[in-house]
Amino acid sequence: MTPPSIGVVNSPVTEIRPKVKSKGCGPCSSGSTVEVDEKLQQRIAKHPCYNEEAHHHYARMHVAVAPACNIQCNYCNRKYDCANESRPGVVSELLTPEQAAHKVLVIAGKIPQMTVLGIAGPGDPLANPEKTFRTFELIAKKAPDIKLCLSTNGLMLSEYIDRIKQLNIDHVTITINMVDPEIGTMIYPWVHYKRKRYRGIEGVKILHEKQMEGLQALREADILCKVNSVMIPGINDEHLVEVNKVIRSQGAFLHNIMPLISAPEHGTYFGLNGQRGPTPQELKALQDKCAGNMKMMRHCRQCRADAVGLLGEDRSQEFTKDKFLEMSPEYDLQKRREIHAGIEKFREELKLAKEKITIHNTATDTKILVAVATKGGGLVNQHFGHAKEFQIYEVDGKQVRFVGHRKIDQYCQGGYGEKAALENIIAAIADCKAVLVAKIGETPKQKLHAIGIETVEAYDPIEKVALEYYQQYLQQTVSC
Ligand code: CLF
Ligand code: SF4
Repeated sequence: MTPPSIGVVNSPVTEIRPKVKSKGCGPCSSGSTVEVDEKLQQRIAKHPCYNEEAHHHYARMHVAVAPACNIQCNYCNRKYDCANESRPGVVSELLTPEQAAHKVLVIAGKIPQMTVLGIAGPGDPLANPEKTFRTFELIAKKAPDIKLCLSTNGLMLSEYIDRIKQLNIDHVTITINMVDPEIGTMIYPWVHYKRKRYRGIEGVKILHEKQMEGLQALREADILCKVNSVMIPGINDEHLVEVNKVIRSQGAFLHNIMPLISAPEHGTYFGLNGQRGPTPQELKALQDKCAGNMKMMRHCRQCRADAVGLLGEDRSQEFTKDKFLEMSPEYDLQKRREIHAGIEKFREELKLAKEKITIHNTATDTKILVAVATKGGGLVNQHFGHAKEFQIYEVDGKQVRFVGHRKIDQYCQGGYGEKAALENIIAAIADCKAVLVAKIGETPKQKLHAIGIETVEAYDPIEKVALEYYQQYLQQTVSC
């Protein structure tokens, strides 16, 4: 099976599970893999964040038009000058709405699988309403097939709900880190609301009330709502289970629990005070705990406010201001439709291939993790030495479930293997039983074997390779 030459880069997500229908975008009841009805499926079909499977194939871009913010989070420092960092709020260059629209039209031609324009910073889009809405207006007029997406702290959401609806913005994310203002005081030192700055619990109470109002306004306006939560060990980690219950009862469609990114060099309050982020295992445990309640997003890459490309790749440096202003817009609706039709055909073929995978009833509760090297398209198709991240899948003989990703240092540098990078990789995937790759050299293969990680070379759908390996793993375990 050959994927289309465009639309295939990083990061697959698929689950093989019983089909259970939920009631549209209301709360899901039977785990993180609850399926949605057909109409809703159409709304999220090409959104790489709202649809796990779509993010193999479709890209998003952000434009950084919103510099100001109306609250302070202890994990944020909106500095503009570090292009190598990858965490929310960090961005290199601010754009005017007109420059942003030009950039979108350029990229819509160069990366036709880009289907979603998000405004996510570097401050809060709704603390910069004129710039944000002007940008959306320009895009809606000039590029009607691009979905509009907004990410906000929620403080001003209910005030702007009519404008959001009017502009046909169908996807809105609110970052909600607490539903108990006492906990919020450890995350938010101040909130600026209606020309007044509120400190401590007073400010947090306003934020909480406005976030709840925002959730309700989205539900009433029938706009799909995703909630992002930052997991901060010792502060809100246990509390996020409660947040999950509340947002589910308020009709949120998807919950994205993300790890705190914190280091002294970021200059944030948490970074300077030694607040740590969760380990991948702690994050997964919390996501698993919440997964019985509603759909969980596990493929978030905590994008920059000027991110471009498929999730898991960042092409923002190809489109810096000096570069994209020299480029001509190549937006061509007909051409984009044809390319999307090709991607949809490939997705259909992939789906049929997955349905043919034979699943043996192994009657065992054994679960293992495997690390997958992929350039996207739902396939094991990347050389070990070229991977910059591994997709982590949990396999139990009946299902293959995406559970996260691990960023790694690229092993192959200028044609040679990097010893230090290999050590970093081994540490990152030490809890996996195998790595599934298109190819791997003898040296890394032997090093991995020495610590009990097997290597599987293949070029096939991830589920197929993972299940075949699982059966082989069980046979070996039994015969030992
Ligand atoms: Fe951007 Fe966010 Fe829209 Fe996606 S990102 S505004 S919903 S188009 Fe996606 Fe990036 Fe995670 Fe955000 S991977 S940080 S969840
Ligand atoms: Fe930073 Fe966003 Fe928090 Fe504002 S809401 S302080 S931009 S993380």
